[in-house]
Amino acid sequence: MEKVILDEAAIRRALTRIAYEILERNKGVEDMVLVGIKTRGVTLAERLAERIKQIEGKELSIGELDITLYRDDLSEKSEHPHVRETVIPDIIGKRVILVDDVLFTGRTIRAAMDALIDVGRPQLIQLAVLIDRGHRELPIRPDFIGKNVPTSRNEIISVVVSEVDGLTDSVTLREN
Ligand code: 3GP
Ligand code: 5GP
Ligand code: MG
Repeated sequence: MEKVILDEAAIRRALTRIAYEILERNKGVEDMVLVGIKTRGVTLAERLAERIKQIEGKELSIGELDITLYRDDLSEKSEHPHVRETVIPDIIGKRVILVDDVLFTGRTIRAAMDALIDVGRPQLIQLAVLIDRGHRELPIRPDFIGKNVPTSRNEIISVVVSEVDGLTDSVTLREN
């Protein structure tokens, strides 16, 4: 059985709120870079950049990180996320906002932070996620959250975004 957690309008509102929260926390967009975690984190980063442009009139640069989890299937994730292709804009001294669709164990975010810090020293890193589903295995917490969704480990959250999936945006929860 699938349960709708966010529909198209709710996703739109959550992203608009997060865009305002990012601007408020950082007092504007100076030295800010958005870095999306592929695939849907990149789409969400692009949408946030669009809203921030509407609000502040400034274009933000967007980076992309591809973090692969060595695993047999989605529920059998390995302990060691591995960074693949990356397009990281200049982050030295910048305020980096990492963007992902779902935060789970936090291992992907740790790998992302490692990859960023390898390139240079950002001024700070903040984390924005559409869904926090709990079950953290590392001391990582998001700064900006669309929605907290308590889940059991065998549940899966499906995030549909039109740019990637060609379907109406939605976030749904189902049993594995
Ligand atoms: P994304 O690249 O859009 O984030 O992690 C690879 C993809 O698998 C992710 O897409 C994510 O949507 C999907 N996925 C669904 N359920 C899970 C899960 O429980 N764990 C992981 N790692 N990925 C999941
Ligand atoms: P982590 O466990 O490292 O926090 O999450 C691993 C990666 O898988 C992240 O990119 C995260 O977005 C994705 N992920 C983890 N759990 C889910 C889930 O239930 N649904 C979706 N769509 N993605 C998930
Ligand atoms: Mg993701």
